[in-house]
Amino acid sequence: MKLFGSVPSPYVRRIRMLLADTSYEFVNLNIFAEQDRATLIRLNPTRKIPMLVDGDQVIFDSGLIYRYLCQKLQLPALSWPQENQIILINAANDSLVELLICQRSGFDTNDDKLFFNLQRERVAEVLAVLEQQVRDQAFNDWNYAAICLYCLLDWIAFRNLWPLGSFPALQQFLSQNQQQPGVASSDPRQAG
Ligand SMILES: N[C@@H](CCC(=O)N[C@@H](CS)C(=O)NCC(=O)O)C(=O)O
Repeated sequence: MKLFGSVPSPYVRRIRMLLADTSYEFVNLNIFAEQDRATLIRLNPTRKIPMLVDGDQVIFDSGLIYRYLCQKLQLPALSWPQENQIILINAANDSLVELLICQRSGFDTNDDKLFFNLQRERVAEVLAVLEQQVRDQAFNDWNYAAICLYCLLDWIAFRNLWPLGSFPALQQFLSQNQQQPGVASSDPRQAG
């Protein structure tokens, strides 16, 4: 199996952490560099990472990759509450990706514009809901939903995308899980 992605991407990192104890090849792409972008486009018309190549099969999207790996590696299927947790995490993650791309395109994402307001409102609301869920011990087990939350929060911290000061439970969740399998080896700060 080959996983194509980048080191900083939180969507890629969740799969790397999931596969921490599994043998596979990680192909690190810079999707904005010409040659790697050609690889991305050849394999995945959505032009997003990650994608997984297993023999002739190419699987797009971290959610589908999880389902594929569930079958292949007999991982536990997600419960409905876990699926909902991942939907929440993805909603904040997608909005932050959009805001980051807008910033890199030269926009001031703090402008009072509908698109930016919608993304910022979504991120603020979702983080508040996740803070409450962590307080309610809904993320106590180290399962795939917890991995997704860890990857979102650590990416926010790494890229300085959103102040986490008003979310003490989320900050504690991050510091409590630093020793989990695959966390250190997939840390974008360690990438050489
Ligand atoms: N739904 C996708 C989202 C993947 C995604 O947004 N990846 C980002 C990197 S973190 C990306 O490839 N962005 C490139 C772009 O938006 O052009 C998944 O779960 O894999």
